[in-house]
Amino acid sequence: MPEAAPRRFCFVHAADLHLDTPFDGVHAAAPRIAAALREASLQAFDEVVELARRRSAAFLLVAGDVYDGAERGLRAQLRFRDGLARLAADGIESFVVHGNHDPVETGWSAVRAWPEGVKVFGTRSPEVVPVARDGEVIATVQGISYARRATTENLALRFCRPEGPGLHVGLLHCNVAGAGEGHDNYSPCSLDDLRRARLDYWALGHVHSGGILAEGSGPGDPWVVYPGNTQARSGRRSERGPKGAVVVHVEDGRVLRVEQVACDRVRFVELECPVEGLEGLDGLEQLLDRLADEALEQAEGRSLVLRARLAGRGPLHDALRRTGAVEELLEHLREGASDQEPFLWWDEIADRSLPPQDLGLLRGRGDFASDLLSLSDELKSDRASLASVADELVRSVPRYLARDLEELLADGEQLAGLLALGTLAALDELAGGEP
Ligand SMILES: [Mn+2]
Repeated sequence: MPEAAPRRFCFVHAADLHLDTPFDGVHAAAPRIAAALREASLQAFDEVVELARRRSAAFLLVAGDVYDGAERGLRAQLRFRDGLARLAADGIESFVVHGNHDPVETGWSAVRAWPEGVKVFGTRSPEVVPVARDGEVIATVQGISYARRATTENLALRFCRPEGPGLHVGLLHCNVAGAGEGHDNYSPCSLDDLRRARLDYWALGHVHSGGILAEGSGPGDPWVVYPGNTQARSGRRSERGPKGAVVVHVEDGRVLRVEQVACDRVRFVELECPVEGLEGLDGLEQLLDRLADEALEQAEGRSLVLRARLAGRGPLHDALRRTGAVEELLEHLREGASDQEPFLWWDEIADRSLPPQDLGLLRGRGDFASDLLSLSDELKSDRASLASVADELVRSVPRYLARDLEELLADGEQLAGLLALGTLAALDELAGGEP
């Protein structure tokens, strides 16, 4: 007798849509760029909907922070409803919980009647909703919404595995210990709290950087997944890089794999830009242009909001310090950048550069600074003792493991110079010199 064909389906899990997010952090964007940014969170949600339709997903999960603020603009609400209606028309059910940005009690709802097949979970206890395909239950979904913004109760403790067949899924906006640095500690819980419910998949929201916190080993040992937000909202670290949703592939009631799919329209990128060896601002501009082109090539057709961080030492530091130099460079880059789709927007240049250190001058001073430097010079010529010092460092300080001897030496030289200058300044001050 032939074996039964495996029962396969997939579902889409998204979170933190922050529809109609205002992009507060982006500086003075030109009107056309501001309009594109305003549209980005809505378009990213449309793309999540299209993803679910393309993949013939069994259902869509939205794990909180659907809207950016309790105000919930009408435009955002209608766009959300329309997307879920398109899914419903294709027979794809949707399950939604609210989070700290869009709690149930303080927000207003323009939508009185959701399309059939849309379940918005309430705030009391997790309701268990079965999902059937061809008359057979393939999954259950249970979820709970935030009543108020600052929800400090550990809501995960209210979930438990129901009786019955199918993949058992929990839908919750929460902060798993250690997962979300810089995120508010709402509905805090531990991985063990989540495991205790003996579900098969935890569809979480809240941590914008996303991450698979646990890969389940079988029934009752859950996958724990943050998909991250669907569209970045600022240049913060947790908001950089591709954003989107996950497609969860299920076979015979077990999660096979979790696939991340980008759905975003605009990406935030920070360019690290060393100024060593650059003589003029024209050279810096060329370098920034080149880095921007590279970033655009890697962005899979997405538009970019760029921040450049200038670092390191060099003669360029003085030119950058001139009044208006950085602002004018920024203006010039903006004028030259693409305003087509995908566009480039130069948001900020953060100048963290330092003046060059004139070691020759320091060496000639005949003081503490020059003594330290000649010690360093001696070590440089005495490879044997330098190697033993380096060996010692490699043994005792693991973060030096990846660095080589020359780099260590250069660092030491710079440090010695700085240390000496600092000490001299302090001594001057003690002696009653200029503060
Ligand atoms: Mn959020």
